[in-house]
Amino acid sequence: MTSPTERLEVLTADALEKIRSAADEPGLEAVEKTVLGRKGDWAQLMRGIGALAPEERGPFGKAVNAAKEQIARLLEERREAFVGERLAQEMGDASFDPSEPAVPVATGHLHPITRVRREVEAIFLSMGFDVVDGPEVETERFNFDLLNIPPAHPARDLQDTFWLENGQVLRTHTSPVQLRAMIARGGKAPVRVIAPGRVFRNEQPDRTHEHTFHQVEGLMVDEGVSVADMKGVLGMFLSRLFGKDVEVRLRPHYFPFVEPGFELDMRPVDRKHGERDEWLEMLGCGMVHPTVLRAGGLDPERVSGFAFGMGLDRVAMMRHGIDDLRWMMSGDLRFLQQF
Ligand code: FA5
Repeated sequence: MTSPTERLEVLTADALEKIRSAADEPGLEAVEKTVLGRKGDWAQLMRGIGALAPEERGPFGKAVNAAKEQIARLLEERREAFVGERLAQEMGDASFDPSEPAVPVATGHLHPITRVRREVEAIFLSMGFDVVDGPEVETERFNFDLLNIPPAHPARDLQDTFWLENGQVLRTHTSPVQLRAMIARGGKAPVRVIAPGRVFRNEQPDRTHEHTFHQVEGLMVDEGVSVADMKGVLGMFLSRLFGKDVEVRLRPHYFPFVEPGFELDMRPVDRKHGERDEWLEMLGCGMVHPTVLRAGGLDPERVSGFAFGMGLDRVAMMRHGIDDLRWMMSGDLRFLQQF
């Protein structure tokens, strides 16, 4: 019977020979598996170590390791050679031109309204507001009645409504989420939420009006919240959204669910040089009407709050100098690919 040492020499020579004569990369891989695999002759050889005298075991182990290293080196050398050959062949192929520009990878990007929405969310999150959501198909109660717009009230005509056959509506604004947020908090103050979302109005679309557009609602209720808080929060929000110092002013305006109600205008200012831009109409806002606070489960004797609603489409238009709102929901790639 051959000794383990002799067996090692035979196996090593055999492995090296097989590696040298492998014809290609797959062939080399197959050899690697049989040589270094667990089931092969090598594994058997290692099991034979027990038959050796104790003083022979150390040197034998070293010899095995050295042989394996030698095999691994040759495997690596041959692999590199094959890869080099393959690349050389591909480069030599007349149809392969390494200087040809790569096929451009078409990457998608976010819609301008989505970008504005996310910025608005980030600013309000940093001011301690939560972002909440409400249904696009609303009940008449939430879209109108509980917001202090009773059935025969002329204010219902302020917003042309899409009615569904079941008597529900496509929400005409995000204001019903004010109520849902107050109710969801069990009528407890403080409430600090914003609610961005899609809204719908049965309007003839033109450059500044769409039947489907986007608003963000805001609501802050706590003890002692005042118009000054509203002006401060909204001024800070708009400064951050537009990335410049802005001035805001309030003009009285009627919304049934707030009292007093306002429209808020803003204009960028350069305080150092005393320069001011034109006033821009930004959003509707006001102090939440006591009737609405009560509908939300809050006591208007104890708490007060402000609410606002801003059109996101118009912000995106201002930011990008878009002159016609109808592009926004058009899905037209010629428009979308500009951003
Ligand atoms: C409202 O919808 C109130 N719910 C806002 C509000 C909330 C006031 C809370 C007070 C307190 P208004 O109808 O003005 O208000 O719409 C608000 C904003 O939505 C407008 O300033 C405008 O930017 C945008 N908007 C209104 N109609 C359209 C439309 N057809 N297309 C695009 N944007 C519109």
